[in-house]
Amino acid sequence: MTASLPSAAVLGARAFAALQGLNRFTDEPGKLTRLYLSPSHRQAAEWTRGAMEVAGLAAFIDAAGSVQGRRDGPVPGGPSVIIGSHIDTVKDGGRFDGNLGVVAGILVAQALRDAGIALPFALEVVAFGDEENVRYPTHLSTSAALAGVYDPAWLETRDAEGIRLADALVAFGGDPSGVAGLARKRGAVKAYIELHIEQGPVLEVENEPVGIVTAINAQRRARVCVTGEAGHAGTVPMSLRKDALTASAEMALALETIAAAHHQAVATVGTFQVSPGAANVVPGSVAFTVDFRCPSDDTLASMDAAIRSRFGEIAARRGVGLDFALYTNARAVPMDAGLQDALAAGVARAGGNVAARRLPSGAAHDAMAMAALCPSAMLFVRNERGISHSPLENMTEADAGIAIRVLLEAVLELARREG
Ligand code: HGY
Ligand code: MN
Ligand code: MN
Repeated sequence: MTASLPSAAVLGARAFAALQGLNRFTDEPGKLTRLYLSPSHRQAAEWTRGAMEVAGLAAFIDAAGSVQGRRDGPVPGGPSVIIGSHIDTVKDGGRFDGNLGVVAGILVAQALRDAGIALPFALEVVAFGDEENVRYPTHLSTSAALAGVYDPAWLETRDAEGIRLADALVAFGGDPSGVAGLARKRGAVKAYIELHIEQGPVLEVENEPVGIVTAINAQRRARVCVTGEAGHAGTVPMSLRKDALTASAEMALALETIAAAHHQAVATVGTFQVSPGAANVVPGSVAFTVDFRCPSDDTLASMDAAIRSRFGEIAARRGVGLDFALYTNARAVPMDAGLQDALAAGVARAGGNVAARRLPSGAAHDAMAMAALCPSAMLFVRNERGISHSPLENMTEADAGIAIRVLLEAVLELARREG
């Protein structure tokens, strides 16, 4: 049955050609910036819908802005296997993060259709639109919608320009009132599998083209506001200042120390807004974000307490106000053992002396949300120098092809298991 399937080399070439097409859509020419519900997201969603249709999937853009494609199995409307990832990006992001996983799903659907292989279940490909959560303080909102764990309060959140998510969704062509209805019924989805570039160096260091994810780290994010006193940079004595920036800087350095003291933990201050923001004004207030993660929920809770206590002590000593507002609190998510084994079988069948290296994910993914609905698993692809969330993110066409062939074989393994 697999004689007529495309080789890894063919799949890799097709994937790179498709990414050329998809990655034309950006809101920053010369960079890849495609935020949720932006004009480039709409263009990318329409390109994706077209590509899904060419691959034999019935496709549409859903109420939350994701693109869903489906080829029914023997029972119309019956249970499905979903291959998914996201087409939104961070600012000046990499061309593989999310995009490759969507293209891979489309190529798997096309290869099965071209080979005339009928699966005992429906096959779906979904291109989620809000995995990066850069524009709005949400958490994997579009996969959360399918998984039935969408927080309706997200619709009221506002971006940096003050635009409500609900209003941006209507302007995009979505439907805020239809988001809740996207939730899939229990049992409607048999499995979710996501192919994604590894956003770290492990596979490269171990010289492996692919890896099977065992679990996704726990993650918390907070918006921190430090309020001091603006003043004249030339006249306020140092001893009388309530400088919001130096207080925030001390907190950022304290965060670094706390992360180093917790097992396998990471912590990042990724945004830092100073106001009023003039060279001759002592900063009156600073707003910054804190993102911290580790494999263990308990360790993360201990970090959270240490961060709040340390920030509070710094604020008190410097006489500034502190507001610490947690807006993401995601527990660690183990990947389904049975699906991990299906991916390992896919590695074995895809040929080549490829090991089924298993490794955790420090990065969040839509699979975290989908795991609330159905068994979920991820396949990582080797990333040159492990750089991600950067235009330097890179991989070889050969590795992309091997990974997509593994994904194809894993889907066939699931079909074989149906008997
Ligand atoms: O932040 C993350 O871990 C993901 O890449 N959005
Ligand atoms: Mn991603
Ligand atoms: Mn990302």
